[in-house]
Amino acid sequence: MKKYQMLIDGSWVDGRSWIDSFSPATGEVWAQIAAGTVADVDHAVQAAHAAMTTGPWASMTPTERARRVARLGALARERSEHLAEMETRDTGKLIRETTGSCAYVPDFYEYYAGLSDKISGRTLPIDKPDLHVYTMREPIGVVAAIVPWNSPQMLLAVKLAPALAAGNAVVIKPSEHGSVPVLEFARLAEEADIPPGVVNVVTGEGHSVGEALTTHPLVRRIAFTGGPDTARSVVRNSAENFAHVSLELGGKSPQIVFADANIKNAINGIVGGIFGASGQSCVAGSRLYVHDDVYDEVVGDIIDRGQNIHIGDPLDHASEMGPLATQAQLAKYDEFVGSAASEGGEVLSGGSHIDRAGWFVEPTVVACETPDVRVAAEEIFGPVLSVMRFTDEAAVVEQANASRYGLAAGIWTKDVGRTHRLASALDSGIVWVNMYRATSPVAPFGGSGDSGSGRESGEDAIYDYTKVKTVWINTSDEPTADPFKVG
Ligand code: TXE
Repeated sequence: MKKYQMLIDGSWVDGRSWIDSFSPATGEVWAQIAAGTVADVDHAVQAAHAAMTTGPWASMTPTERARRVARLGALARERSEHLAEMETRDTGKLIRETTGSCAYVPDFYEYYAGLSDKISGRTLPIDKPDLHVYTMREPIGVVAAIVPWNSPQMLLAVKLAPALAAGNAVVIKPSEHGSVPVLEFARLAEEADIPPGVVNVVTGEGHSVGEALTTHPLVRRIAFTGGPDTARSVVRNSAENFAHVSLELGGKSPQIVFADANIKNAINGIVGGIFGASGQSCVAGSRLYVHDDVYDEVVGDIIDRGQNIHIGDPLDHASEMGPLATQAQLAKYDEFVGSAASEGGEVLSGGSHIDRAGWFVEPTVVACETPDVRVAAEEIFGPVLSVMRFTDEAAVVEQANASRYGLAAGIWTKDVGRTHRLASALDSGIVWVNMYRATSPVAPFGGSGDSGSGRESGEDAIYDYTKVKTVWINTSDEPTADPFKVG
């Protein structure tokens, strides 16, 4: 059984004990990861702080830094097949999906490498004579990147790439259920000539390693992706040292199908949006609103498609849906689907485990005549679609917005005016029109409410990894003014 060490200050180190990592496809232990301690976190944070304040990383020009970040991306591209396989083995995510996402991860490093030497301050048109005032953008400080299990390398890339490109050093805390692909990726940092201590990975339990990291006084920036309960404790911990926090927390994203939509495309987008990644995606389109005129056709086709999805070994390229990633997710699926009928939902299709080893469940569709059924209100993070009927545009917008979450929304219509009305009226960080579940390094990603705060990806995200310094220079030798007067 392979044991995976942690990466601290350029060295691979053992934990004091080891945590089993299970294969979701078999339910068996397939690897072990080091159980990091509070002392390991301190070691890693101190190393990161030293690396970005006194080491070669600190004095490197942004252009040289960019070359190394781009090299990290290029190495990830070279090894993408291996990295995809590691992610599939550890998290149960389909090899089809990890092959696609691992081939795309390098683009994030290349995009932010390109921005590394384009971060600049401004010269300010100051409202006082004889002064030259300008701003500088400096690295913000040690970054804690807390990453979940559902797409570990992609969700790392959106944090690590801008953090490094802006000149910071990073301590990564991967999920206990998705550490192996992150550790395999981190090996590339040394090959990319990124100095020791700039990229560290401390594995282990959230309540020990995560707590120690988010309360460490040298951590200036926390980039977190995970669930809202953990996020609340991360935010509370950040108050210890006033670290800057961004949160990406998933959602209960609505998809709205109007009668004039291209129904075939809509069904593809809906099926991919909820059954892709076995529904374990923060942007899963888990609430479906269908116009009454096309409800029977759309819901009937989705049920049909769901029943014909080829569920199987995630390492098999023919499989279209794999297992849930953890036993906790399996229990969550059981709890929500099990209680749907007693809350007024009707399970139209699926609803059971698949009879094989591992944590496999059926693509599930639940009709919800009221929005109070929990499957229609709360994030399940599984292949469960709640479906609702509507007739009126304003009413469906109101229902779509009646959620604590606000990450993404999908609209299916050919009416241009309606497209713009809804894009503006829907309370979500992302709106996809006649498409769903696309991401890009170029496009900001994030939500509000229980979906979190802050945006990852896009040009602006790199500034979140910098701090502004304002420099005031008096260019005159004239006698200075009254020292008791400010202004
Ligand atoms: O997430 P956790 P879990 C949602 C989804 C899922 C639920 C719970 O609904 O069912 O959250 O999932 C680290 N201090 N999403 O329990 O615990 C942990 O080790 C600091 C949506 O798996 O939030 C891991 O690295 N860190 C989501 C990371 O937090 C702590 C992806 C996320 O785990 C910590 C995952 C602590 N006290 C779950 N405790 C998305 N937005 O895509 C744990 N961690």
